[in-house]
This record gives sequence, structure tokens and C-alpha cells, in this order.
Amino acid sequence: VGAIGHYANAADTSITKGSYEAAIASMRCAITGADWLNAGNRFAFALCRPPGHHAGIDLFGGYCFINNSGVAAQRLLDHGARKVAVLDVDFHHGNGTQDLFYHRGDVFTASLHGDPMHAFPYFLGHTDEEGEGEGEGSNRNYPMPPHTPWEVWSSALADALTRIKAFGAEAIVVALGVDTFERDPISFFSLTSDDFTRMGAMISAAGLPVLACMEGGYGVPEIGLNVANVLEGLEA
Ligand code: 7XA
Ligand code: ZN
Repeated sequence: VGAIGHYANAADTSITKGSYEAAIASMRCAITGADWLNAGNRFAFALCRPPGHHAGIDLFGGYCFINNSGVAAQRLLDHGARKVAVLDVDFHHGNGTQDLFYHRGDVFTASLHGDPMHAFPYFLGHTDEEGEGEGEGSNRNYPMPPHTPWEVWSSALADALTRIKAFGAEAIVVALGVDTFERDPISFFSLTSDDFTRMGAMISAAGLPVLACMEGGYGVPEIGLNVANVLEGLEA
């Protein structure tokens, strides 16, 4: 059991027959979404399964094998964008995405999440992780405490969007988890279904092309509504 720690940041991500094919298909879904933006469209939603934002350069975990939003960001760069941003609104810190781009100056990464002192993935996601080398200043973390409501959460989002614009990103890849929902069974924020519409509208107001890649969300009865609300907000 200990040996899996060489390859995974947690031992709760099963690998079974078909996992590889599923991870590749999920990544291709994100690439298709990126290409939708590359073709000149303003919005795309990639319903990626399995999710990706915990997958780092040489580490899987948190149900993630391949970092779909990271691959999508690279796809946008490969097709002409000079700078892009990955904005992670999932409840959990996007440790994998931070890992991928921590030393790079062409991708700004921002993550709004439950304080890693109390929430998975525990070891990363603090405010003093700001990037290194060419990536110095291009990573931003917004850890927040239990019961964080929209009023607080949205001011972190506003700050992240301001920084993304100042960075000069030409597109935003949103790592879209809806486990910030007030009735999510494994998380501790207090966003309502209407807040997800507001979230989409705020991101849209940045005026950049947006690709949303699906990440987490465990409040099963409302997942569809909450994701649809984000998309509605984006397109409003
Ligand atoms: O965004 N990431 C997730 O939603 C997965 C969180 C995994 C938690 C595992 C706790 N043992
Ligand atoms: Zn999550």
C-alpha cells in the first residue's frame, strides 16, 4: 500500500480494466473543447469523466489520472494563444494543475478551494505558493474556511479574474467543480444553485473565450442544475 505513494497523492483512486481508455477519452473531450475555442467560438463545455485537476506531472490521485484542463490549456497555446489561464472553481485545490505550470510563465493558474489544512488534497493550496522561476507570480491560491458563502467566495473570484486579465490571458479554462454547493456531502462551502448562475456571469464578464472542463460535484440531485446554471450564466 505504501508503494503507491510513489505514484499517487492518495490511495483512494482505483485503477481497473478500462481506466486508461476512460482517462484518454476524458482528455480527448477537453481537447475537443479547446479546439472549439480555437475555431473561434466563445464558450465550450467538456463533460470530462474522469476528472483531472489533481493529476500532476508524475502523480495521480483524487479520482484524476490525466489533467484534462491542463492539456486543454496547452492545446490553446499550441494553436496560437500566447498566454492562457486555468481558473479552478472546484471545492478542492487544483494541486495537479499547479504542479504542471508552476515554473511556467505562459499559464496563469488560480484555485479557489477549501483550506487544505482541513480539506483534500491537504499538502498544497496555500497562499504562499505563487509559482517559481519563470512562473513566479503566475499561481494564485484562495483557501477558504468552512461555510464560506457566495459573498466571500465571489470576492476571491473577482480578484482571480482581475489577475487573469492583468496577466494577459487570451482564454480561460475553467476547472468546473460544483462541489462548492451548500449540500455537497463531502465539502464545506455554502454556495446555492443561484450562485452558480452568478459565477458563470462573472467569468463571462471577463470577456475572454471560456472552456469549462468538468471536475467534482457530489450533491447528486442538484449536479445537473448547478452545472447548467454555470453554463447559463456564461452565455447570458
Ligand atoms: O476535486 N476533487 C474532488 O472532487 C475529489 C476529492 C477526493 C477526495 C478524496 C477523499 N478521500
Ligand atoms: Zn472537488
